[in-house]
Amino acid sequence: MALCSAQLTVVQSAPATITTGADLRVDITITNTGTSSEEVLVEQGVGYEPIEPKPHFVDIPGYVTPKHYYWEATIGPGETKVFYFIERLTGGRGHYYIPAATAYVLDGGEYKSNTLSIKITCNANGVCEIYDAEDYRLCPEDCPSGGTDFYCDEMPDGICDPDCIGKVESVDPDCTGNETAPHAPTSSVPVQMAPKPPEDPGFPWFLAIGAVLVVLVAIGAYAFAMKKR
Ligand SMILES: [Ca+2]
Ligand SMILES: [Ca+2]
Ligand SMILES: [Ca+2]
Repeated sequence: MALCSAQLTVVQSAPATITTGADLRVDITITNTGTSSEEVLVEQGVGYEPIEPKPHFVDIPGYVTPKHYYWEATIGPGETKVFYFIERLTGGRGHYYIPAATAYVLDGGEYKSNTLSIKITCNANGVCEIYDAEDYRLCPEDCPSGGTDFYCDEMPDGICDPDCIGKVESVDPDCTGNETAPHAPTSSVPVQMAPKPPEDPGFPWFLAIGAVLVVLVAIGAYAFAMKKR
């Protein structure tokens, strides 16, 4: 049996909370606690939109292509190196679970890091941004219960949540079951209006009246001229 001579500690760290849409940096800190220098390959999967480093694509025909971050380094005895990735949590909501990063060494040893669970908070700015992953469940600071936010909150708040109407499984105690289907979401996000069509000018009466007057004047002038003869 081959003995694994390398000794590594692999620790992932990141902020405990982050605002949705923000850039999250995750550090992978590796310390070589052994007595020899080690060639190390570090791997971690891609979760949200990668900002850096550029991820690698693993091309497996017939499967959804998985994306990974890879780093290679030589870590001397007693030495610590930090690898990191930055992702933009666009559309992120709830919790972001980050699996263990893996460090591989040349002799076949494999070291796993801890996992992370990062709470993704909403952008509490007084506006319920329903098109940016905010609703009563994930952003109660901005989205009160009973609002139209694509989430049926079922709160006994005296309001039949419009998002619960028409849902068979809905149990909002404020809905009687006789409500009509909700209209389009009433968002506090500014809504771009379609450009106003130009107004129909209608029949050009002033031109017609003008033309008639010109003809009448011409006939009058002709009649006057004939009379003078
Ligand atoms: Ca908000
Ligand atoms: Ca709602
Ligand atoms: Ca309710």
